[in-house]
Amino acid sequence: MKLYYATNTCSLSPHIIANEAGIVLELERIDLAATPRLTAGGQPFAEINPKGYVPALRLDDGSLLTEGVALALYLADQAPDSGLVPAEGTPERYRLLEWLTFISSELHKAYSPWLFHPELGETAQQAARAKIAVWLGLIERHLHAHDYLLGARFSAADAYAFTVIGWSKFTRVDLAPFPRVADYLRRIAARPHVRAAMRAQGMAVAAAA
Ligand SMILES: N[C@@H](CCC(=O)N[C@@H](CS)C(=O)NCC(=O)O)C(=O)O
Repeated sequence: MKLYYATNTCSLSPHIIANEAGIVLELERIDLAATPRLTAGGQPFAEINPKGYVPALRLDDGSLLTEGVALALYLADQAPDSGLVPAEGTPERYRLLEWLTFISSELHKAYSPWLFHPELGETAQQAARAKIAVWLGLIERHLHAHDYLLGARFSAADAYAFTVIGWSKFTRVDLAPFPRVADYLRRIAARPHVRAAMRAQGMAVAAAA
C-alpha cells in the first residue's frame, strides 16, 4: 500500500496506525505548497486524488481510499489483534467511531483551515482557538479517568488526536490549561512507532526521555 502524505499534516495519523499495526507502507510526499500540487515523482496530485488533499492511500488492488477516518479504520482492521480498533458489532467500536468523527469534524476542522491561514483574520482565529479550548477541556476531563480515548489502551483515535492536537504549538493553541492533554501527547510521542512515522514524514522528533 502506498500513502500519499505531506509533512506536518493529518497524514501522520494513518502512518502511525499502519506502523502500530505492523503494516509497511510505501510513501510518496506531496508538495501541498506547489501550484499545481505535485507528487515527489512530479505528477500532478489531482490526477491521483481529485480532492487534492492528503491523506490518500493506494490499496493493493490499485484503488484509492481517501478520508482520514476511512484510512484509520481500514488500516487498523488489517490487524484485528493490535487493539487499534474494537471488533465489529461491539459497543466499543461505536465509541471509537464517535471519537474519530469528533476529531475529524470538530477538532481537526477547528485547527485547519482556520489556524493555518493567517489571511483568514485574527477574529476568525480567536474564534477557532476558543472552540478548540472547549474541545481540549472535554478531552482533559476524559483523561482524568482514562489513559487513552478508549480507555486503557492506545487506539486509532489516539493516533488521530495526537496528530491534530500536535499542531498546537505551531498554531499558538495554549496547552497550559490542559496538563493531562499535554501529558497524553508526551506519552504518545514516546511510542517507537509514532517516532518512526514522524521521522519518515520528515517531522522533528523530540529526544527520547
Ligand atoms: N476530509 C479530509 C481532510 C483532509 C485534510 O484536511 N487534509 C489537509 C492536510 S491536514 C490538506 O491536505 N489540506 C490541503 C487542502 O485542503 O487542499 C480528511 O478527513 O482526510
